Amino acid sequence: MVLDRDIRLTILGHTGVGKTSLIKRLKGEDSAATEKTMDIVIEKKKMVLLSAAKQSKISLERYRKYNIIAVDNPGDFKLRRKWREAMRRYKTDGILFMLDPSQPVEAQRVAMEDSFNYFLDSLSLDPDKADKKARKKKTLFVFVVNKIDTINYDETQASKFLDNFETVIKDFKMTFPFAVFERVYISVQDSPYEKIDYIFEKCKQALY
Ligand SMILES: Nc1nc2c(ncn2[C@@H]2O[C@H](COP(=O)(O)OP(=O)(O)O)[C@@H](O)[C@H]2O)c(=O)[nH]1
Ligand SMILES: [Mg+2]
Repeated sequence: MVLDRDIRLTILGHTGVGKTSLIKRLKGEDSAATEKTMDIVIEKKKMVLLSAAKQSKISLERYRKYNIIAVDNPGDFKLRRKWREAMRRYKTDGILFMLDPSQPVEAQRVAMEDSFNYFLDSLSLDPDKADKKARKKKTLFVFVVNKIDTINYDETQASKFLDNFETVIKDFKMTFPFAVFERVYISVQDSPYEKIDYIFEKCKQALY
């Protein structure tokens, strides 16, 4: 249907940061029980974003449905090579990179560097060609600090946690000059649905 639009998102991050939980909440399922993700899992949901209600009755946006195609991935370092295939096969519009302030920084920084390299690999296995494509590509990178309930919902602290990753994020920015960068602080477990939806709202704004 003409009114439908796709948003293809790849959810990446170290193991246990809450990738599968986020997708469960997106689908309206209970996020309490997740099992370890061992392979790429494709989840689809058709949704009208909450902001649509604020649109005027003559606006198309009011009636537009978004197909959110979320690609869940394993976080384990041994399974991370699947990330490249996931992004290559589903031609991702954007990456949601999730972080967990209750886990050590270092392993998560390595995961972030891996996401950078596998994303480039997914564009082309030839590094020069991949860099060239990256320079023209309009992509979305959302850095999601999850589990802010473990830091008393303190957004300043969440933002400081993200500062630990600034050097890697700078490389993303240099390599993808046309990309859009967003930061989200959330508790996938406790946040109201509006905050979950807000992530996809941001993605929509960046892509359309
Ligand atoms: N405290 C807290 N725990 C969370 C939150 N989101 C997820 N978890 C827990 O973190 C663990 C790993 O979650 P999971 O979604 O499987 O992580 P994944 O490996 O990235 O897919 C599970 O025990 C979740 O219940 C959150 O917002 N706050
Ligand atoms: Mg998982």
